[in-house]
Amino acid sequence: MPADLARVARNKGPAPRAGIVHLGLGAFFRAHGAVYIEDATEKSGGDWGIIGVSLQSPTMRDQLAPQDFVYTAQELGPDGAKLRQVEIVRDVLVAREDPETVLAAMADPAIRIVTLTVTEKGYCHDPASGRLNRQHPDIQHDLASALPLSAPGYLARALQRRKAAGLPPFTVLTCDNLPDNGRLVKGIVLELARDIDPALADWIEAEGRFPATMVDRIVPATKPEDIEALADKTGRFDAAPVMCEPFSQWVVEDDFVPAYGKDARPDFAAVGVELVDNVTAYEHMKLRMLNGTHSSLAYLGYLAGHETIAETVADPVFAAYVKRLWRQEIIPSFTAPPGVDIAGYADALFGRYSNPGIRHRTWQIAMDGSQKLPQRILGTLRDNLAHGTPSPGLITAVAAWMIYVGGTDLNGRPIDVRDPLAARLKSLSDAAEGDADTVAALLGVTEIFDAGLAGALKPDLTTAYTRLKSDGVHRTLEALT
Ligand code: CS2
Repeated sequence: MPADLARVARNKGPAPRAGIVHLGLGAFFRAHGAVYIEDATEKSGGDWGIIGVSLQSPTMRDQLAPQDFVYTAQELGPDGAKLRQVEIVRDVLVAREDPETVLAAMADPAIRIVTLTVTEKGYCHDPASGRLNRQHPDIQHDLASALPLSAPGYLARALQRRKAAGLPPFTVLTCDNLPDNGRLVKGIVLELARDIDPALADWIEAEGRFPATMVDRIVPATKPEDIEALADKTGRFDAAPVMCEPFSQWVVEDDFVPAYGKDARPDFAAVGVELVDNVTAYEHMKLRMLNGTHSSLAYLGYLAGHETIAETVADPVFAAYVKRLWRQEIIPSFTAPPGVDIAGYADALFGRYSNPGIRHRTWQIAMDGSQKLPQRILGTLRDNLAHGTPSPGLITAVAAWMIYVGGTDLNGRPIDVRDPLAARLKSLSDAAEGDADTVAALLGVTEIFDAGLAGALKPDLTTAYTRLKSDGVHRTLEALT
């Protein structure tokens, strides 16, 4: 921190008393859910201060504690930046350092909601089946110990404490980009709870609530140069600002723990959160249209040498590619939410991707593909196969992922692949001889591809893989459009 600058500090006085514990306090939740919760509290009151939890690293706590957990959200629009200070976070706990304090916070009677953004891999499940992965080392630990390591472990053990204390459960509000995320997390927690104590699982099943959500705001990781530029602009040092686009959307199933009555949740409706009975149509729209094309652009854009999404869609070949994906492959695969103009949604997405203020790296989005492909791309491919809709663009994206996880780009340079399955994917790719063999080996990873889909995709994927390697990205995409 530059010696001549003061830190950002509270303007609005102390944060409201805590009503929410958030697991996985990263940039996304700080720019999305926290902002809605602060707005709702300012508008309608309520004790909805947030206790953030970092499951592993102390960095977020160490950055936020000296500034009393206040931070800046910088909205970067095509026409300039807007600053806002967020003051709803009361504290940040570090689970690896002190699991007992985290469990005690989650079991506190004042806490009525536990929100989560632990990323896809944080649920310790098998992405293809949605089931708990009992082989996961953190889950094995959590089955044996009352002081957990994993997010599902914290949920199950904290709910166990609440049951023992005669308290109602908290609502579990997942804000990760997973398919049918509420039901998925409920299933994972119930599986773990049943292994710990069947009566606990029965109680969670009867009393617990796990509303599904659709969350949307593009929030790239904050870079050191963002921190410097903000300090230059404001004359104050903020160690952990968030950079986000102006757009934001949150659709939530209105199904919170009934025992808390009208205090079960912040007044979300007052601040533009869409409360609905069922989020499925919104989720399909967002995961397939946004995240599906984000991942496609990330792998293909990276291999074409593009650093960010904005740079990728400024390339006319990619602009034509992504528009074609929406129109011909993705929109026909699902039923749009009532009243939504889906072609307009696609146009708006293109505008959001083109926002030059948002430097969202293709490499960042390419992370954890093994956990992302099923809900972003493979579900669309499965539905298109069932309806006889050709999907050459999405198949090319999966082929690009296969090249990417092989760890070497099309010019022979190494790729820094970040994925929980990275080592296995690379060794499968290294051991295979020839393109058909590589594609077959990767399609054999059953956590990602079920056997039926793998068999159906194999011939076209092999062709796309070979073409990308021989013709390069541009010529391959040009041939599609
Ligand atoms: C992105 C998402 O990093 C990624 O994988 O696709 O974080 C995306 O920016 C958000 O889901 C937008 O709401």
